[in-house]
Amino acid sequence: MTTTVLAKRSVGTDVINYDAIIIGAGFGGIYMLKKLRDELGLNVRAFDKAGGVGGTWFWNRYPGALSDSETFVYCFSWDRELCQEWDITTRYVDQPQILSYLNHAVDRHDLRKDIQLETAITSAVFDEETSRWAVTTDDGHHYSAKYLVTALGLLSATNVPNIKGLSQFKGKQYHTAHWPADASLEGKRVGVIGTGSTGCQVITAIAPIVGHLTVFQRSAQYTVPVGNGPVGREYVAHIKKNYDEIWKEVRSSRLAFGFEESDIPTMSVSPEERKQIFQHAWDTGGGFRFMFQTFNDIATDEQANLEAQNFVRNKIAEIVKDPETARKLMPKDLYAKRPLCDSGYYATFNRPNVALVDVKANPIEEITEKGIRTADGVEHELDVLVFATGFDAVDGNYKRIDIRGRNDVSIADHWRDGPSSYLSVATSNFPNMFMILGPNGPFTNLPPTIETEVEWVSEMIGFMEENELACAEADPQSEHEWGVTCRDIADQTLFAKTDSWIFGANIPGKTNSVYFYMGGLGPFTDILTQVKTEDYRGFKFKGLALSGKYAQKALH
Ligand code: FAD
Ligand code: NA7
Repeated sequence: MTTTVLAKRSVGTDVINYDAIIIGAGFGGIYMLKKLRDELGLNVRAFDKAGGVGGTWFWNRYPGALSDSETFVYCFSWDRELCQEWDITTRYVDQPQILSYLNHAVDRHDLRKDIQLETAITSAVFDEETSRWAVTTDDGHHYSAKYLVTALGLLSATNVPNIKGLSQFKGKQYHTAHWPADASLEGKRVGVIGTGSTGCQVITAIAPIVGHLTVFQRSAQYTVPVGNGPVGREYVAHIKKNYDEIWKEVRSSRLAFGFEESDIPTMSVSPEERKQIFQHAWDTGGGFRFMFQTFNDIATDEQANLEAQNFVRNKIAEIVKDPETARKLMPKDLYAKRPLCDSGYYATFNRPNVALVDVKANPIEEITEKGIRTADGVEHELDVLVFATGFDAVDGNYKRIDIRGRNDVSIADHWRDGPSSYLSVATSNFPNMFMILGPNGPFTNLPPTIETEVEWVSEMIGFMEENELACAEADPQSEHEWGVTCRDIADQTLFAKTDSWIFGANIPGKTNSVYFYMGGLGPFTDILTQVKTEDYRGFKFKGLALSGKYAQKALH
């Protein structure tokens, strides 16, 4: 199929017609483009507001930016040859390595010509008469497509807290996800707000180069060593040789992190053995490994969780020399946020040029021209202020686009009480819109989940094309039931008892809701397969050839 200029939408404005429009050119958008264009033969255009491909890894260029999924599972498993050819040199991949990998994948499959960069989608409106999406970009162009695939990223819309006086600051301000190429921190007085995964990475990386670093910590964090470093040839050979087996295991596991998840309850072993197991995990590294490879109940049982907490608190006491700083660094709540790992975070606070301000005890009053004033009256003077304050996660980017489905319902209205989906890939009222990592998808190492969703969506689109179906829409009841399933599973975990972005609790005013399916990738894949086998149970279709066994699934 070729691109055609269909109609004049308004004076002097052409509407360009595609079979499918993809928003986003990260892991999700890249693979989706490959599937729809090269396997289904559709006429597809991907858009990204970024100046390059790579999504997360285009934007997050802050010092220390590192994937904490290990290299061999943080890649495209679908490109078998690339998996064999691409050299693995370190246990984890940092931002420049991932960006270069994704650029290489794009060129290798000749995808760049169908990706339009520096172009934000501002609106997408479903036309019920034609069953097509009318899409508008920030440069004023108009497009039409039968399918809209949103690969917008779940950690992509940035969160900058609205702190009094923000605009008064005369120094430089950077959010970690908008890190400028010319940022210079050498010898400067730098303040970092935020001590999540990103904060831990950036703080540890910049402490040795800045003049003075002030860390503004609201919540103390449990973090364990990441254990990064060069890998040997034998390790690499093993991964390449056992590619099929490894990916089969990853795809059927719960977390998709490439390790065997423990089936041993924490309290079933003696205190000595427990300590040994934790110590081994600490020595070898990895946040998810520490939480899920040691024992099977740290995320679900309070006693087990307390054992893990105590182990980390003892480590903080051992590592951090100043007892008052150690006390401030020790979390008191559950160990039940996304597990963190680091390259020497706690030890960073032994450096003479690093200070820790506990802003829970001593809140930020105001950002001034010179820095930050805290409630104790101290003005912390800064040249650079870094916001490591995270993201309006999961639905953040959806609400930033005017997406309107049937009956002119906006996605913001549809998700007023919190985002929802049917199987993470579709939401009722928004026909022919497929989401990659939409709400209530698996909480995992993400590339394998992205691949699973892309493949399933692509098959469904293939099914629609084959059967000449004009449109597919998730049934509201199925969406509701999926939401209940996700809530039930989340409630069995301790994650639900802790405020974090995983439940939308990091943004003031955002509905605290369930954003993930915590049942694991393997079970999720089984459900997707089952739904497909049952002729896409939970979807309604509209189309010319809708007859026979699909007649009862007609969408009117
Ligand atoms: P993204 O990579 O987020 O891409 C979405 C794209 O959509 C962006 O490029 C954005 O510009 C574009 N976009 C959004 N709105 C619009 C619009 N209106 N118009 C046009 N374009 C738009 N995951 C892991 O599994 N393991 C890790 O170790 C890990 N580490 C991470 C570290 C950091 C610092 C961050 C921020 C995330 C990390 N993640 C990690 C999550 C990571 O986001 C995913 O692994 C993966 O990269 C997501 O890919 P994606 O294609 O779904 O989305
Ligand atoms: P996170 O995990 O949401 O962390 C953000 C941090 O910023 C966290 O410590 C917050 O404290 C802190 N924060 C947010 N707003 C404020 C204000 N107003 N004042 C002080 N401190 C604040 O985001 P990350 O980028 O670190 O990580 C997100 C994911 O991306 C991560 O899991 C990886 O997958 C990559 P809080 O804890 O809310 O008290």
